[in-house]
Order: sequence, then C-alpha cells, then structure tokens
Amino acid sequence: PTDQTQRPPQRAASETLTPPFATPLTTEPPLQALGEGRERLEGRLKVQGQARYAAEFKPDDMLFGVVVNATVPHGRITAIQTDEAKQSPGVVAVYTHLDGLKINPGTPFSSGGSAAATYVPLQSDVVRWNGQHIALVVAETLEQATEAATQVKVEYAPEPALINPQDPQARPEPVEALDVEWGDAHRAMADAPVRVHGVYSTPREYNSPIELHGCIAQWQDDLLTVWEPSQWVGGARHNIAEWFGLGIDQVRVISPYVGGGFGSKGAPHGHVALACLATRALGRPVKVVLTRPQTFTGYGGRPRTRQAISLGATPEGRLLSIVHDSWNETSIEDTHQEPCNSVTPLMYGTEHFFSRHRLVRVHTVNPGWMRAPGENPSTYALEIAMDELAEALELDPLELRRRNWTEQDQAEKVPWTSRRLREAYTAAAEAFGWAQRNPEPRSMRHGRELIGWGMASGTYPVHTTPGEARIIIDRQGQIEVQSSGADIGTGTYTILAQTAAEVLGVPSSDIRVSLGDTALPRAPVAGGSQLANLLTAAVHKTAGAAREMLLGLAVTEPDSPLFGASRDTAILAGGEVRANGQSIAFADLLKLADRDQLVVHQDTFKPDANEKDRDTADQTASMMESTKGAHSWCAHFVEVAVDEDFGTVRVKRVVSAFDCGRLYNPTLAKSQWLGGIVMGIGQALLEEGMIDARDGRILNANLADYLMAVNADIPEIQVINVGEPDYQASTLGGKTVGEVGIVGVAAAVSNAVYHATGKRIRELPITLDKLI
Ligand code: MCN
Ligand code: MOS
Repeated sequence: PTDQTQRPPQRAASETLTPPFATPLTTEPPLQALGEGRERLEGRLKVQGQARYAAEFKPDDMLFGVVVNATVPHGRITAIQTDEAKQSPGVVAVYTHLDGLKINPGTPFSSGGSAAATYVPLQSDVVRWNGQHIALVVAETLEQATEAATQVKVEYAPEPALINPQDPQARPEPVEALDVEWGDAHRAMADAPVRVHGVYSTPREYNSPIELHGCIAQWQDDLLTVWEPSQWVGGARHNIAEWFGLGIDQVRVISPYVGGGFGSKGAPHGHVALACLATRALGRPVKVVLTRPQTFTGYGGRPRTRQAISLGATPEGRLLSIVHDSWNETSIEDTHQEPCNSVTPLMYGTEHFFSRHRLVRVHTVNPGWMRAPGENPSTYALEIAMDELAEALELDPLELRRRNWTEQDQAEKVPWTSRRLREAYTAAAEAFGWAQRNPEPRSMRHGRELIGWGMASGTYPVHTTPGEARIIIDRQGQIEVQSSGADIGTGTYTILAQTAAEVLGVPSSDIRVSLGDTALPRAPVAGGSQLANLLTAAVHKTAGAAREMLLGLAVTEPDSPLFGASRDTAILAGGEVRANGQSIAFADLLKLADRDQLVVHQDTFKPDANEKDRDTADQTASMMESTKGAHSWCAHFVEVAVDEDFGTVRVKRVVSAFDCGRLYNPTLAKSQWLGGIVMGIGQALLEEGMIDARDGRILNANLADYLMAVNADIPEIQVINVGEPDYQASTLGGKTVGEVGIVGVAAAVSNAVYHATGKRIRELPITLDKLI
C-alpha cells in the first residue's frame, strides 16, 4: 500500500505539473546522505529474484532433510519404526532419539545466551508439545525425503497435557523482576471517585514471514557453514557452536538477505540443529526447510495473554491509580516473557501504580519474539482501558490522554530524552478530522454500515547496544562498508551506505555494503529495533576515521597536489579530496601512497571494553543496553465501518503520527510504520492461532486458515513524522522505528469498533461472532 500513504494533496491543476526541466542541474550526483529518502539498495535484486536467500544456495552434493513431528501434546515415545523409511528410495539416513546423537542445550536469551530455548530435538523420548520434532529423514531429493517421512511410524504413551492456560491446573508463576509499583495503588483505587475495570485477552499469534525458516548446513574440514535466515548471525553462530561443543571460529553463519522475520529469526530453531547434526554425520551438505504448517510448531509465535486493568480517576479525568495484573503462556520447560506491563507504567502520570506479570506453563512450543513483544499486548489493554475511562468520564479520549501527561518515566524517575507525543496527537488528530467526532456510540453511519472513530497511542524503548564496523577503500576508489548486522527487509544496507556517503562525500549508490555474515565485523541482534541506531553510529565513526586517513594522505603525500595544504581547508567530495582549488581522487591517492586498500575498523564500545565484551555483545542478548527515558512515541486514529447485519469490520482509514527522533531514511521509516500498522490491523481483526483443546494441535497451521491482513483488508494509511533529532537517545539522533508502528493499532481499532457499535470487545481478534 505504499502509494496510498498520503492523501492526494488538494492543489490547483496548474501547481501539480512540474516539468522535468525544472529540476536544478547539479554538477555532482546527489549524495543521498542520512536523512534523505533514497530507495532500497537491494530492492531491485529482490524484485528481480537475484537476491539469494539462505535456502537458495547450492553447495555440491546436497541432501534434503524432512522433519517428522509428534502428534501428541505430552507423553513418551514408546516405539519409533524407521525401517520402512530407511528402505524408501533415495533415503540416506533417518535420525531419532534412539541414535544417541548428542546436542547440548542452548543458553536462552533470558540467561544471557543467544538461544530461543534450551530445548534441542532428539535428546530423549519425551514429547512436550504437539508438533515437536522427533525424527529427521535425509534423502537425495526433497520428494524422496518427504515420502519417506510419512513412513516413520510412532507409538506414544500419552500423558495428561495442559493445553489451556486457563486450566485450573495451570498455575501462574510470578516473575519478580517484572514487578512495578509505587504509592499505594490498591487503596487509592478503592478511594477513587471514578473507576473502570476490564479484562483483555490476546490469542496465539504467529510471525509467518514469507520466507520459510530453512537452512543449509555444510560440515567441511572442521568448519561448519550454515546458510540460515537470521536477524543475528553472531548469536546464531554462538548458539550453534554451543549445541555441538565447537569453538566460535569453527562455525560460520551466512545470511545476506532475510525474507522477513518479525522476531522469529532472532535465533536458530530446532530444525537447524537437526541439519547440522546430519551434515556432521553424513559429510554432505544438508538442507532442511520447515513446511508452512511446521512453522507453527517448529518455533513459537506470540503467546496468549490475559490482562486485568483497573483505572481510578478524579471526575476531572486525572488518573489516581493503575492496577494491572497479567500473564502470558509459556512452554513447560522454557520461558518466554511477554511483559504485558512494559508500557502501562510509562504512558500516563499517576501517583499510585501496581502491576504484576506472571507466566503460565502449558504444553506448547516455547513462544517467541514477535514484533514488539510486551509493548504490543501491554498497549492493547491499557489503551482500551483508557477509552473505557473516557467513556465513564464523558470526556474525549484524546483529551483524557492530554490531561494525564507525564514529563518523566515515573518508575525510573528520569525525564524523557524527548517526547513529542503531544505533537503526534495534534498532527494526527488534525489530519484525521477528530474534532468532528460525535462522542456518542452508534451515532455515525453510512448506509447499512455503522461508522466508528477510535484512537490509541503507544511507545517503544530505545536500545543502543554498541557495535563495530569496517570500511575498505580500494585502489579503484571502490568503498565497501562491512558489518555482520542483518537487513531483514528494514533498510540496513541502504542507511549504512547513506551514513558512509555523508561522511565520505560520495553518492550512496557508489558505496557497497556487505552484511549478514559472521566473517564480517561483530554486531548485535536486529531485534528490539536497535540496529539502525547502533550501526549508523558505528559506521559514522568508522567513516570519520577513514576520512581522517584520506585527508592525512592528501596533505602529506609528497606527490599529492594537496601536499602541504592545511588539513582544515580540505574537504571530501565527489570521491576526491579537495583543497585550494586542487583535488585528488581517492583511487589516485591510494596509488600515490602505494596502498592496495585502506582498511578502517572502529566500534562504539566504551574505551575500556575488551575482546570478551565485544564477543559478548555479538553473542548474547543480555548485552542489550537501553537509554533511560528514551522512547519512540506514536498516536493512531482509525475509522472503521461495521456492517450492522453481518458484524463484519472494515478499517476505512488510518492516520498515525510518530516521534522516532531523527529519521535516517524517511522513505524506509515510513515503510516500517506502514508495515507495523498493517500487521496491527491483522492482529485486530484476523490473526488467531486455533488450538485444539483436546490435543494442542494447531488447527489452522497454514496461510489459508491463519488469516493475516492482505491488500484488500488495508485502507488508506497516512503516516506523519513529528520527530526531531534526539542526541540523548542515540549518537546520530534517531530513535526506534521497526516495531513502534504496530504498538497501539489493535487498541485503536477496538476503540473504533466500540464507537461504531456500542459493543466493547476485550478479546482479539474482533471477529463477527463477537459483534452479533
Ligand atoms: N530507520 C530510520 N530512522 C531511524 C531508525 C530506523 O529511517 N531513526 C529505518 C531504517 O530504514 C532501518 C529501519 O527503519 O533500517 C528499522 O530500524 P530499527 O528500528 O533500528 O530496527 P532494526 O533494524 O533493529 O530491525 C528490527 C525490527 C524488529 S525488532 C522487527 S520485529 C521487525 C522490524 O524491524 N521485523 C521486520 N521491521 C521489519 N521489517 C521487515 N520488512 N521485516 C521484518 O521481519
Ligand atoms: Mo523484534 S520482535 O524485537 O525481533
């Protein structure tokens, strides 16, 4: 929907025609430096099918692995028959737990590692979820492996399973680290003149990137190479080395392009361990790609959540107290936290606050990161509760939010580094026409359709972990920027070229960027929307050092036309160093200096960081650093139309405004926001993993039945930037962009549906059965 983002401006016809010759002639191509909206560097490759994704590499002599999954939610495997499969044409091996092939457990994020879970397949006869990997069939072709996988016969001794987190046997466990409280919230709630209380729930949701999770593993000469779509090759390498007891330098993970991940490619999953195990045993490269149904059980999506929120306020609409209790489901043996109270303490000023978040263990694959884990459900509940409070107070929902402005992060007691949320409210409300809203539910209609207007706001924190970068300038004047950091469709390639362009005075289209390979400089995860800030900072610093070297050479090389010139008068432009009307091309400078290349390596670690610190940042999520008081902010305004007879909901338009600090590339940032909003509309109206209450099977484990928003579901979306550079939040002034777009969208849609219908739906997705 990128063409629909801006409403066509109402202009006189004469104004709209700008003849091409009106474009000013420039002597040099535009730099397209940071802040400019250049197109994606690798976009053309992708649409032409030239970008090679992990599973598209073709090492010689490759075998194909197909994973076999458990069909019970809990129990033991009492017999597993592989003879028939082994005799099937083309089959090279069938691996089960009976083969005694050891894989070490992973150290999960929560314990300072880089694994999504401790769980690894084939280590015992125990089954803990329906869909768990229990065998790998390896054959000469994919078809042969697929056929043979159907011939593996399994018998189980089933045991009672906890499927539903609301089962009386399932006990919520406290997570003390997530407790947030100040004041005396329960007492203040009891005394509050106006109170609202609601219970809000979200279903199982799945990341479902278009590129399936699939890898190729190749064990050769004591080196394990894994082509794996990854948001974090450094973490993946560490995780794989840990599984097989290898040194870090024995593993290389390659991931130049990623067809979406949305959190699910933050770590390698069980099938990667199986591919590595098979290549080690067989000495040939092995490719394992999960089928689409297997992506619903081969790793986890967003867990089910349930939240009870009470808001207490004065009759004038000043919050007095917030009480928030929540839980998320997780697996029996592993832990995924979806902290539903991550946003509740941040948005509004209140003297009293109390929240607890708990975990409920059920027989499921361990849930995982999915765009704004925590912030997403947290905002969903809080922002509907605020709408309910506005209703109780007979106050405009936007006005209620304005009245509860807070100048600081109350839990941390630090002021915001920047918070242009009021500007976001105003800009989006004006563009939407919010002032025309009739507050009465069911008061607006268009034919048979009830029209509703709703709004919500949200936030996402700024993480700024340190990183490294390398820049190489060669004798041809070619400039290459290197980092192992990922571009998962976000724009990393492009913004790093723009960063180097700015400092080196070379058009960004002339700069090569290499990413997504552990052979390149270390970088943390493309998660928590942190990569743009941290890698632009690292590349900026590296390019600055390269610039100094070029200037130095230009004024000190005896044969340079700039010899003896003052460094301060020299500039870089057009691939040259220039001073006093003289110039020398970078390439010529290297020739004069008799250098094949200039290699510059810099990082943004604290000066006293040692190699271990650098490795840690590359390999563990625990290094994620956040800047206190630094957050992105957003406000969404949504119009829905609800068919009164059928209860079908259509989102008619969305206007959202964002404060994400400085935008490195407004075109790509806008695209990120749009993607988040689209995903939020799917979450509001469509997405729901259906779980069979009897056996924990995912009933809609495919893209025909697990509904996500498609083009026809998406209306006109207008996004407005109200951010300004925030140099306290990050080195180059940017804040987080990748996830904030989805935050609050489902609440805004829910509030609009209430306004249209007078029905308060506190459970996602908002399907027609809930409305009629
Ligand atoms: N950007 C910008 N100005 C800023 C910050 C970012 O212009 N101040 C733009 C840049 O184009 C940058 C992009 O926004 O490449 C995202 O930057 P950032 O917010 O730092 O996010 P990451 O690079 O760390 O990407 C990860 C983030 C996460 S955590 C999820 S989940 C998510 C998301 O990005 N998954 C995505 N967006 C996604 N987009 C696509 N296409 N596919 C996914 O899987
Ligand atoms: Mo994003 S869910 O932090 O990878």
